[in-house]
Amino acid sequence: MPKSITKVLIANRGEIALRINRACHELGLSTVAVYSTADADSLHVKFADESVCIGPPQPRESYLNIHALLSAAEVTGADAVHPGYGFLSENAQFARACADMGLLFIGPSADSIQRMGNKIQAKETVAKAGVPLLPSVKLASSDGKPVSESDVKAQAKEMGYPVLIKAANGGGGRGMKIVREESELMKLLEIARSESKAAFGSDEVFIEKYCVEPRHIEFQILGDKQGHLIHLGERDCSIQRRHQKILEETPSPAMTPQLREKMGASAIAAASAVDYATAGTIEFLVDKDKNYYFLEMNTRIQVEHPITEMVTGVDLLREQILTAMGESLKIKQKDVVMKGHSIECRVTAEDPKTFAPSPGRISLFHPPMGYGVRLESTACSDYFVSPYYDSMISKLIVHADTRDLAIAKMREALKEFVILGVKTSIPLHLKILDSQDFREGRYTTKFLETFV
Ligand code: MV4
Repeated sequence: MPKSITKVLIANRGEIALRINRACHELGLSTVAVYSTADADSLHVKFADESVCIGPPQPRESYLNIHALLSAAEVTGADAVHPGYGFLSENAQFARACADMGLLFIGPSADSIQRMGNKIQAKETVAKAGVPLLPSVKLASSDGKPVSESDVKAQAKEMGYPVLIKAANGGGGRGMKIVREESELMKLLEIARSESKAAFGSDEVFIEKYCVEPRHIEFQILGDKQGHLIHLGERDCSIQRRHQKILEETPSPAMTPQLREKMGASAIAAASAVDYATAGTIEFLVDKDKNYYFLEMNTRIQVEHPITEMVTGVDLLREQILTAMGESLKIKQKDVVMKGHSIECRVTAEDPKTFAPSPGRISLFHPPMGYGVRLESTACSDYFVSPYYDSMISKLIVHADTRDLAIAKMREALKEFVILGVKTSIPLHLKILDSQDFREGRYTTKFLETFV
């Protein structure tokens, strides 16, 4: 049933708030920005039609404050909410609260978020749909009884060390523990349980076979409320540090048309298993023999979505909003063609060697411009980079016919990108682009560890 909306509350800040604002205006929708007192002068406030201050700088008091956000929607008469990424974007309680207030949540249902939020449940759900998983150790029987210590050890031994302990309610790699031999297993399990309890409010953990030096390749999914699901190819996100992505590209240098066909079908099967009806991402690990395994599903629009837009020509924000409103997807799988190559560099206000945050005022901001160059940025001259939030200030995206040309275009764009007043990651991006291994597409999630 189509829901007509006129005003969207953007429950986020930074470049993604600007991206959502633009997409809404292009669709003739008006917008409400929310901001903390630290963001009063931000571009996302200036460009929205209305704005509401929702609290002090600390995220918990503002961008994570469900009550303040819902009040802002009420006083402005917004009829929809876009959560962006991070903050409350994968919070089932927030999605449910919006729905209960009659606000259209531009994202998955609370139910879909919940079903994918628990990684054990997510794995069970997609396994039934035939999606390949890494072998794992059963820690509890189906009625919830814990499996005995000797049985856990026997299972881990059969799988072979190293194994990896993960928090069921974690995600993004937080709280993972590598176990190299049996003698460490029980001790590390206990530590992982108590850390998970403290960080995620649940001591539920699971054990997987550890995949050594994988690539991290994710598939973009798009669904509608009529039950259509398509994929828009992959993004290679292996260049990361401490689970923060630094550079992403599509197509992946490791991809082949046959592998894309198989992984794309698995991605659709995984999304279909939770009746997914919006934009989302299925994360996989790919090992050196090109075996692939489902990791987790991200039920949000992601930071790196622009590279997919550049090669497919599909405006993901527009499609996400239209499908949320109940329109059916106009694009069919056979119409999705990946053209050329796209790379994104996440430019952060950080020391490029130590990665220490470098907050402060940007005195001069000169963005690169030109054919095939795109910038998604919250920064500008005289912008103050706040210490309260993520240090990413711009995403620089290029598109060219070939990977070599995209690398050349990115190098030039980075060199023309002038940001004075704070340290930035630009020198690190240039160093990555200049490395022989990167240029040959030979890299895994270990790349930056051995490089910086
Ligand atoms: C793994 C793995 C190796 N083996 N699981 C990190 C993020 C979270 N989604 C899962 N992650 C990993 N899971 C097994 N069984 C290696 C990683 C991993 C990783 C994954 C994606 C991107 C970067 C990464 C960096 C280090 C480890």
